[in-house]
Amino acid sequence: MSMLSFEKKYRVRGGTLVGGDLFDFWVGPFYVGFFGVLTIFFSLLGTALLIWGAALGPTWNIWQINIEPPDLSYGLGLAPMREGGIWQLTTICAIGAFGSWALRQAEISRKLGMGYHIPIAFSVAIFAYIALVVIRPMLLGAWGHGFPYGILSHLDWVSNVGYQYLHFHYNPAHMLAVTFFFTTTLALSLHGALILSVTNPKKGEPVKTPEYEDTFFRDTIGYSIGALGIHRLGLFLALNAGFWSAVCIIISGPFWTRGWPEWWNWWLDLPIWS
Ligand code: 07D
Ligand code: U10
Repeated sequence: MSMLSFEKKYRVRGGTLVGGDLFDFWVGPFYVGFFGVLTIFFSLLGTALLIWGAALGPTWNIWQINIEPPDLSYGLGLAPMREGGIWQLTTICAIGAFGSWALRQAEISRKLGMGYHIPIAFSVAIFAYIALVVIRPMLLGAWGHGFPYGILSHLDWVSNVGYQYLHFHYNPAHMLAVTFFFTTTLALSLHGALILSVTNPKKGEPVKTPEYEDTFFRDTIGYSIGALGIHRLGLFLALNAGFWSAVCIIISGPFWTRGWPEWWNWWLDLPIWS
């Protein structure tokens, strides 16, 4: 079906999550919707706040601009704008924008009668962000535990927080997250390479059928997960990467305050050794 006739059939009003017909229209290729308006509002306000924070100094060097969260002494209270209030409002805007974007995805999925896989997947990324700037700071009792908004400054934060627990690679949830990230790239490289190898043949040669895809992996490793299966596996791997990232930082501090290598002493403490 050409896109033109497809659009006539599916670019229809109705099926919105809230607001009925309000903003139920398209601008050029973009669906607007109530949540589209909300996303634009939060992202513009958030960006303006960041620019204001940068304008307060001391640098316009893009690598060094840094919007700090409030000092730990402010606890879970509101801070003055120049002392972390900008970070707090920016965080609200970021969560507002990411949340509205997820709901916009849900609304478009619903209008099209599709599953909600995409908004659910994006929600896992949002969960990881909220784990860093809301859940962990709240569990530790101060917004100052959030990470600063800046390119180099957030790297410094990761390094400092990592070494606070001696050796972050020993964090078991971090291990899982890293392994899932790496396996995701392995799966996507296999999948991308496989699809290109069958669907992008030399000029004059036919595109190969899915049986070739299955056969390649059966011949190589004795098993093919199948065309639908590889996408299930990919989504599973990617969502787990984000999920265990969130877990690894939430447990660091609120639930484990010593070095992560020490956590593994549970193995030596097993009663079977005595
Ligand atoms: C958080 C992103 C959510 C995104 C959203 C949307 C916009 C709009 C605009 C497009 C989860 C954003 C959208 C902004 C864009 C336009 C126009 C995704 C998120 C909602 N680590 N480590 C992780 C590795 C070490 C430490 C995660 C590897 C050291 C700490 C991941 C190594 C020490 C924290 C990871 C390594 C250390 C982490 C990050 C190797 C330091 C965290 C990914 C090879 C000395 C963080 C939840 C992530 C975390 C985290 C990987 C090493 C410390 C698993 C591969 C040993 C303190 N590390 N790390 O979270 O878990 O994705 O955050 O050495 O806080 Mg680590
Ligand atoms: C994708 C896709 C898609 C699909 C797909 C897939 C991407 C369109 C159509 C594929 C995806 C999957 C299947 C699932 C996803 C996979 C991953 C995420 C990666 C993780 C994978 C694993 C953990 C599995 C790894 C398994 C491996 C590597 C199998 C290992 C295999 C062997 C050890 C056997 C190798 C065989 C050889 C070398 C030839 C023949 C050998 C034998 C039969 C063994 C016996 C040998 C002899 C008798 C000969 C004597 C031995 C010699 C000479 C040397 C031996 C030396 C040794 C050291 C052992 O996009 O959608 O769907 O499916």
